[in-house]
Amino acid sequence: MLLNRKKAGPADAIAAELLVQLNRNVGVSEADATPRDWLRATSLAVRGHLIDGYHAMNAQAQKSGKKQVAFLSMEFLMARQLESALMATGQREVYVEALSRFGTTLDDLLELEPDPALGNGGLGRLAACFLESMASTGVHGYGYGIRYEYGMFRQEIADGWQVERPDDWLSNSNPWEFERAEPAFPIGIGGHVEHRDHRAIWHPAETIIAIAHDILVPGMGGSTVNTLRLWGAKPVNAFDIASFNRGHFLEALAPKIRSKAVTRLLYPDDSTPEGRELRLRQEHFFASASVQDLLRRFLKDHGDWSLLPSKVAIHLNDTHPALAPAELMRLLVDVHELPWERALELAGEVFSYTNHTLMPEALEVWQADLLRRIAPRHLEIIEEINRRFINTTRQRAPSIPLDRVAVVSGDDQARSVNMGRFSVLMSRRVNGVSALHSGLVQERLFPEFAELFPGRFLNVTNGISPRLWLFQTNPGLCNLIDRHIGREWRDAFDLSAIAAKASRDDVLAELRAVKLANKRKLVSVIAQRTGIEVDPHSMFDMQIKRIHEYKRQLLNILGVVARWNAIKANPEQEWAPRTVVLAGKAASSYWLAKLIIKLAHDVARRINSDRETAHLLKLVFLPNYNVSLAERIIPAADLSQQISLAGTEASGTGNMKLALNGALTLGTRDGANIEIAEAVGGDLVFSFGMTVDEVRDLKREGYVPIDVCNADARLRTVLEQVARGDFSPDDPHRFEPVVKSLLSDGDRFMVLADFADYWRAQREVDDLWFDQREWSRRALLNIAQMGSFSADRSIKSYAADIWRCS
Ligand code: 26Q
Repeated sequence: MLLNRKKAGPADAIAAELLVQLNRNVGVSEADATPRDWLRATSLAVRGHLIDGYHAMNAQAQKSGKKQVAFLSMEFLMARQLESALMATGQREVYVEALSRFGTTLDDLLELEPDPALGNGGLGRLAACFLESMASTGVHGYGYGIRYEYGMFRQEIADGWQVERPDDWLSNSNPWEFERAEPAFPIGIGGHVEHRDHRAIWHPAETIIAIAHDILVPGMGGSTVNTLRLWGAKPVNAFDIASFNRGHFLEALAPKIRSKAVTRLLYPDDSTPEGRELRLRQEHFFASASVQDLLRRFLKDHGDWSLLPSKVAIHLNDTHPALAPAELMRLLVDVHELPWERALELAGEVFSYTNHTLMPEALEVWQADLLRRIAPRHLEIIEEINRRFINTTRQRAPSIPLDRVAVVSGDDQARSVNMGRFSVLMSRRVNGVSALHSGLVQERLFPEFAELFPGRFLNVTNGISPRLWLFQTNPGLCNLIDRHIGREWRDAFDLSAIAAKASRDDVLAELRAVKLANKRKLVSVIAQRTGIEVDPHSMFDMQIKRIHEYKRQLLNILGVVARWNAIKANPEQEWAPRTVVLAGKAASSYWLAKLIIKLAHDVARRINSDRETAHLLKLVFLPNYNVSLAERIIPAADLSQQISLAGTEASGTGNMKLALNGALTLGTRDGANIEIAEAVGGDLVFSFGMTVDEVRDLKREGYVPIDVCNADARLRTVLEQVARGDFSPDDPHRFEPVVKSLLSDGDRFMVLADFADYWRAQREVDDLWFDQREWSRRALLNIAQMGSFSADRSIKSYAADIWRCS
């Protein structure tokens, strides 16, 4: 097949390489190869190109003695690897050609790769964008996380209800990871601590071995390739031979099952005590393995403790890795025998912490008893750090109420450990993820700490990888930009020159054509996955994110119902045709969020089948939202709904991805929406709703949702329809809990309070849609200003102000 070709070109070499991989490493012949075999062969070949740069770069990094950043995160929500790796190595085209010689298309293979769904949402995806940006901007380092055997569940929809199915992403084995025989670290669990001659000796009750699995993270151009090191678990003894010999086959496997449980699943439901214990085990396991690993490398390369702060920076992605500072103290004091004060001083120089949420239920507070059962020595260390801190504060800052800063609090029966406070105390820098959020972190979450350590707090607004979220997902838009301003914008990701083209009708027409092409692709995805037919010429109005009350998908759905009512009442009026798309997963234990998904489906069924309105309004719930689905939805969006209650969405990053791809934003004044509006110009986004201060004032005055409802006939009708079962005739009481949460239970996220202004803003959106030229002009001006939301900008600021490694 390869022979008798014209002149040998680069595709010949790649084709030959593919055959070698297929025959030798996948172990099948060309005649027998399935598409999955070709995917594996292609992945191994591309991985080979990355590896060459990787070894050279590692050697170089070691020689230069540059500071290394360890980015600790319980979640890394990576994109599928093959396409990113082809982009980073610049080999997409040549692989397309090489594969075509075997009758295979790259696009078909790309679709077969499973998403490594090792994260829940924004925090995990941010970690993935940051790793890629670190590699692209030349910041050397490691991502440390957990190799969950089952990632985020696969969401199926059965009769409108969310059903969770296991995500068995490793079932075909993962060609992108290198499982290392070494290093392997013992992780102690439980047991007791013996204090002898001023030394603490921990006797764990149980030990698990942590095994490294490395995934290469190439930067653009492949110059820096960083490592994502994910920890897997293995028992010290694979099975108990004595019990096996006695015929107890299942019991014999108990050690293996027990130790593997720690990496089995991403975030088990933490609403049960069993779930909570498993999660804490995960946190301890991964924090301990990561710190042991980075100390091992430091000792090998440098050896002199005083160099530690200039050679390593350890970043805590939220408090989930917050046991890491305790683990570092344990290793320095108990194992390496440094004096306590010296160890504390060193630890205080290396850690930094990012807060990603203000929601009280997501702030980690562990029962001391539980922590003692898992990591007794770590609890002792935290208590000792707390004791000293409280003493100093009492003496030096007597005005600070100690109960507001104590890391450990409560009486003997109910002692608890506040991981946020511990993280702040142990970190040299603490940041929030948007200007608004960072302010609230200081003013509302840690005001006393901000007073005690004023220079410690700062803001780094989130960013997104332009390589993934523009170059890879929207080649049509990239080409358009290239054609009009040249290719230089790609290097520094400066799109501002395109703004000068916003007055050119031809450019705007091209922009609309690119969008329409992207929408047509999504139309077939929607048809395939939901059976719903939608019109690519209608406005594609997207809200894609985790389903949560604070994000207010309910506001969107109530708005859709109000719109449907209005169209039916005034069919002669001009209505902008809309396709409203919702996508997102609800936590498996969050029954109200799951009921909201059901409501979306019941409303969709009713209005999509209404012949009077179906050409003007459709509602679509796209199941199983994940990174690869986002890659298809985002380039096709006209409108981006970012409608959280002000003060609840720390930053948002989907808002950035959508605006960058030419969607206009309909958003509240929350998180990074505010900065997006500032960057693109307030008149280019549709802002609505209360500000953070107005929310606070209304809460103080006393918010009475029922009064809001009664004062607004439009809203009242919608709530009546939902409450009396208009959308659920098979079960008229089904949505009573939804209405109750709004009317009787206080409407915690003030959906009703913002409804009227949301309606007003939506009418403005409609008006603008009729002026397609103006719509696309605004879209282009949005795109032009999105350069500053690149994760490269965020990473440069982390490198300079937090990690001190630039
Ligand atoms: C905590 C304790 C026990 C179990 C689970 C958790 C837990 C798990 C995940 C708490 C929080 C998370 C995830 C938070 C998250 O994704 N936050 C989002 O972070 C993004 C990146 O900074 C922001 O853009 C979003 O605004 C924020 O919601």
